[in-house]
Amino acid sequence: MSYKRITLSQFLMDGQHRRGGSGRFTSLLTDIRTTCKMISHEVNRGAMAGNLGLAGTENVQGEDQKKLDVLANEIFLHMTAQSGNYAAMASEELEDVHIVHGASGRYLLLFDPLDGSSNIDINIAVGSIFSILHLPDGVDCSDRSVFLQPGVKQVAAGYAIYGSSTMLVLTTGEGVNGFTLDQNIGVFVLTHPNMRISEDASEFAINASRSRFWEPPVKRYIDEALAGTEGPRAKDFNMRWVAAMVAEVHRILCRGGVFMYPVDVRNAKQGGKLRLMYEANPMAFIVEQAGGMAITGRDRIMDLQPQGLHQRVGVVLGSKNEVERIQRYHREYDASAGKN
Ligand code: AFP
Repeated sequence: MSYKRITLSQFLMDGQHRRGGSGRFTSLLTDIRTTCKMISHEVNRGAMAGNLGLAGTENVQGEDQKKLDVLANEIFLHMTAQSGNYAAMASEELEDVHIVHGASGRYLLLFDPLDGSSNIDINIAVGSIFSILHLPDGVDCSDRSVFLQPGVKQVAAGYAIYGSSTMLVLTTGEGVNGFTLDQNIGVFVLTHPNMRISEDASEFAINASRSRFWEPPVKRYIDEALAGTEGPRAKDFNMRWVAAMVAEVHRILCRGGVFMYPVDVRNAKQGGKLRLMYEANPMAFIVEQAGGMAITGRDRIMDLQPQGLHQRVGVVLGSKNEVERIQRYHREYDASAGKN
């Protein structure tokens, strides 16, 4: 094995020197790196550390919290507060924003500490997702509306996947890079430089148990894919569903495809299933930076003006040509239904 490896620290320092930065940004991402390493350790210890099962509490969305949801949230809050880089944070697991008292930082952090937590007890991949925003000058971070910035304002975003190996995948708006944790030396190593999503694909991910609730354009896309070589697409498609967005997005970054959690008649009242601020926006940033597309079905996710910290949205993301097709199906449907 070559020892000419680039570690995450070296990668961040290189970026800092290139931009002539102060080091503050490097430090922001260093906090995330340590956080993800600690969560990875707890996920790996699993049953041995008594980390599996329910915590016996509910989060702000009324979902049962797993012990690891609670632990990962605590690790995020603690490890990212210490350096004072972040003025305030918002989490899937917290109703309100968490102010870091005494912090001089000019950044805001949003995160889903443990995505896909229904996978924990069955030893399938889970992950963490994060999004970093600027705290605008002269604004008080205790006002939760400072978090309500559209996805295009993100300064960095990424996810950690705790799978057969632990990886950290990052964007700072200059492409997407993936780092694998070398467990023996405790260092993230650049293993997936400049990740790109293929423009075409023949693999989709959707929870098909909800098909009776789908809107017609979603049903059209999936029906055509299922028809395979005999259908209008004239090719066979494959299907996957991990039930952890992190794992689906990671697969798409590695080999293309489409992930959909659309608004359907069952979840329309809440606006969809996935959360805009700490799931859809950071993943949309990554996907776009890798050459893919991320929409609600109709609109670009990162252009949405958020209305609430825990707002939900429809999500369709992945290979550009497939996502464009799904958007076109929505437009054609809206036009035929006289919605435009
Ligand atoms: P959690 O964030 O509550 O762990 O849920 C995971 C998730 O938000 C997303 O990662 C999956 O794609 C989706 O839910 C799975 O939902 P279903 O259980 O409806 O398949």
